[in-house]
Order: sequence, then C-alpha cells, then structure tokens
Amino acid sequence: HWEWQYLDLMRRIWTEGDERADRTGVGTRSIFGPQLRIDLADDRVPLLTTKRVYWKAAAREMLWFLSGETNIRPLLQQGVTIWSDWPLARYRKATGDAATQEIFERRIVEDAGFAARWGDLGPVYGKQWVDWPTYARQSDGSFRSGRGINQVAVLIEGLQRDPGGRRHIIEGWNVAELDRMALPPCHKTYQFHVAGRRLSCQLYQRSCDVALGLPFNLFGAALLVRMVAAQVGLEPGELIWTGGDTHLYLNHAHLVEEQLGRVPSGEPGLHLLRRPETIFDYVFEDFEVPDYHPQGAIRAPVAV
Ligand code: UFP
Repeated sequence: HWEWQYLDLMRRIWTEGDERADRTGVGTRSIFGPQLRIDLADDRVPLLTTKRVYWKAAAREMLWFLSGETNIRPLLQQGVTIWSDWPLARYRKATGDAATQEIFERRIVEDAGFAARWGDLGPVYGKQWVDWPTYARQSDGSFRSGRGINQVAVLIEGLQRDPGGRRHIIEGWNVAELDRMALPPCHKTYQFHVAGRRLSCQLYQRSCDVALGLPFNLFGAALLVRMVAAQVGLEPGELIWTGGDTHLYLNHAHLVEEQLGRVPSGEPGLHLLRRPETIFDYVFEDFEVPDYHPQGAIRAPVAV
C-alpha cells in the first residue's frame, strides 16, 4: 500500500528529524530531500486512509489554480477555507480588528469590495500557472508588460507535439514576484515525462508540512496528472514527489502519535467522468472518488 511510504516518512521525521526554529515560531522536526513514488495506474490515487482528507477541497483548489484566480473568494463561495489563514492574519495585523475567521470569511463572500481589498493572495499559483507575466523592452529602454504566458496550455501543447521532451514544466517560483505573494509557492515545480504510453510527473515541493499540507498536495498533484494525461491521451504513470524542507510541527505530536498507530485500509480510486474540450473546462462534478472509507479525521492547528 503506497500509504506506508507516507507513514514511514512521518515516523522518520519524528524520530530522526533535526529539531529547529522556523519562520512561524512553532518549531519543527525536519529532514531535507525525501522522495515518495506513487503508481497512478488503474485509477489509483494517493489519498490517505489513516485519517480523513478533505479531497474535495483539494480538488476545488486545483480547479481554482487552473482558473488563474488568486482571490480566496471563489474558494469560500464553495466552502473551502484552506487559504483563509494568510489573508486573515494580514487583515488583523493591518487593521487591528480581531475578527474571527468565520466573520472574516463571511464578509469576503458577502462583500465584493472587501474581498478585493483583503481576499487576494497576490500573484500565487493561479497567476503564475496561467498568466506568467512578461515584459517587453521598449525602444526608449523602458519596459511594458506583455501578454502573460499560460504555462498549462503550453505544457499540454508541448506534450502533444514532443512527448519525448525534457522541458515539460509548470513553474510557480517567479523570483521577481515572490515578495508580493501571501505565501511563496510550496509545490513549486511539476515536471512531466512520457515513457511509452505513460505520463509521469515529478513534483518538487520546497517546503512541506507533512501532517496538514502533504495529504492535500499529493491528491492535488495526482488530480493534475490525471487531467493532463486525459487531455493528451496518455495513461497515468508515476507521481514522484520530492520534498525540500520536509517537516512536522512540534504542536502536531498528538496527530503523529495517533496516525502512526493506524494501519492503511482500503484503496480509494479517482475517476474522471468526462473529458472536456480543454484542461480549463473541468468542473468539480467531473471527479469521483469511489471506495473512500477513511479512519477518523485528526484535527491540528495550521502554522501561519
Ligand atoms: N505548506 C505545505 N503545502 C502547501 C502550502 C503550505 O506543506 O501547499 F501552501 C506548508 C509548508 C510550510 C508552510 O510548513 O506551509 C510554508 O512556510 P514557508 O513558506 O516558511 O516554507
């Protein structure tokens, strides 16, 4: 069962990780550069069974990336609250208002002006994936912004034109714009690779919260590979996940202890019910996860 790789990674970090202070002030145990290899053939999907993962939120988030959106409003309109912490922290700091998350989120949904002012995350994944900015030098030496690059469309086109290529990459790490992002991309690079009829993908995640982030990131990546494969008419191959600073927060001890006591059970799948015209036309209802009967959710705080 692929999930043992996840549990082994968790155990290894908790027992052998380097204990260190981190940006959030919470503290972590961390290792650098681990890898997971997950076979995506036969509709298999890396979705944890040893705790409930809200894959629906991860799927809606992936569609939100593909839509090019960077405001949390469309997510909140669908009940997805995974990105609220960062804008909320910024709002509280800037205004001194101690609004609860619920009140803040409701205001984002109900008040478009408020959402425009406080709900935008800056040029995060969505922007970089489908509208990477370009600059054209003018004759007087100044720069004007050019037309954005849709990396996802370029990827699909490239895989069709040159399956053997070694340049099939989606990159989130736009160095020039990092300082305007609420959070610099964690799952920053996706490289695709075709061998025979199989489409594989290696994801490089520079920083990984193994307890709360990774379960989402694995499902999201698998969904992306499946959509790309369907669009270019290939079979899903392997998802290779490579982590940079791969950590467990010290305040996740109860989660780690609980989850490491559990045993993977069952094999959920991932069905894509439709092949729309382009990768940008998928809707949430196109996805189905049969046979998902996870063990109970384990709550833990997100380090912001
Ligand atoms: N993080 C993830 N996956 C994500 C995401 C964030 O694991 O998709 F958006 C975690 C990693 C880290 C924190 O614990 O969020 C980001 O902090 P930093 O930018 O300091 O690495």
